[in-house]
Amino acid sequence: MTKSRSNQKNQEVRVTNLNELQIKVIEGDKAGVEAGVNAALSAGLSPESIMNEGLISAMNEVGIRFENGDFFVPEMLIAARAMQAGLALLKPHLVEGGVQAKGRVVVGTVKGDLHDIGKNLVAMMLEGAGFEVKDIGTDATPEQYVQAVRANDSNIVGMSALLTTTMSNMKSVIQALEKAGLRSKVKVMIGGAPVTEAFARDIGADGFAPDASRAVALARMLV
Ligand code: B1M
Repeated sequence: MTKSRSNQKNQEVRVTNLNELQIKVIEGDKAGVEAGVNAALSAGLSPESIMNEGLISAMNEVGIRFENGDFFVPEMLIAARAMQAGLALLKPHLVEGGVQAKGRVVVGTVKGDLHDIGKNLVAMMLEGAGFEVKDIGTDATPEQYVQAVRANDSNIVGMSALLTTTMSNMKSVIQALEKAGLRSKVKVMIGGAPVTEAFARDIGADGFAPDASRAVALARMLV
């Protein structure tokens, strides 16, 4: 086979694998997703492409189906569980080993919001890049952020929100940090599907990142 034909063949295999993986995520087939991720890793696909083109793009499709009324909350939930199982397998491949601690970050999804896949991904990538991460989970109140910053002597606060109705709670966290006299000691970074750079500026955050790898770049820049 000539080099270009072999490249074409590789490309075809890659697309087929990731298409199948996407379907498994959309169907909420946890075992299928685990098998698909392992197969894609064995085939030599990069963990980043498996995550972006296989898992994240499938969740976007789940969102579209939910918007169109083809999917309901239970389908979203089982797709999310299947995706988390795939991410868990990718985690050791996404983290860089032996990196020195670069900063201490508190991450959470803000009050009223239960979406945690994006936040977990950001936490995982930050850890992999050498940050010490304290994850305070979902539905996190401003008081929980303040408490975690104090307890962990953090220098970055990372907030995630997926709902237009909860993104305003990010501002409450910044206000609580100000009230507690901690605002000047921490940098605040935010993200999540409805969040924008302009919104970050409006609420007085120090930065916005549209995805997990850019969240790492932003955190590095902020410290
Ligand atoms: Co929900 N949901 N959901 N949901 N859900 C969305 C967000 C929605 C857009 C779906 C839709 O209508 N198309 C819609 C929001 C509409 C809006 O507000 N405008 C929606 C809705 C309406 C709801 C409910 C209200 C539904 C209902 O009950 N009627 C309900 C709310 C519950 C609540 O939170 N109080 C709800 C519930 C759920 C489930 C529990 C079923 C499940 C979440 C399970 C879980 O997280 N464990 C779920 C899911 C899975 C979704 C979709 C389909 C997928 C979200 C996801 O995980 N994406 C979502 C549609 C969509 O986003 N396309 C949807 C993959 C993830 C990797 O991306 O989280 O964007 P994301 O994270 C990215 C970036 O945003 C960024 O980096 C990440 C990696 O690249 N990022 C950061 C995120 N956080 C960051 C922080 C940073 C930096 C970057 O710095 C700190």
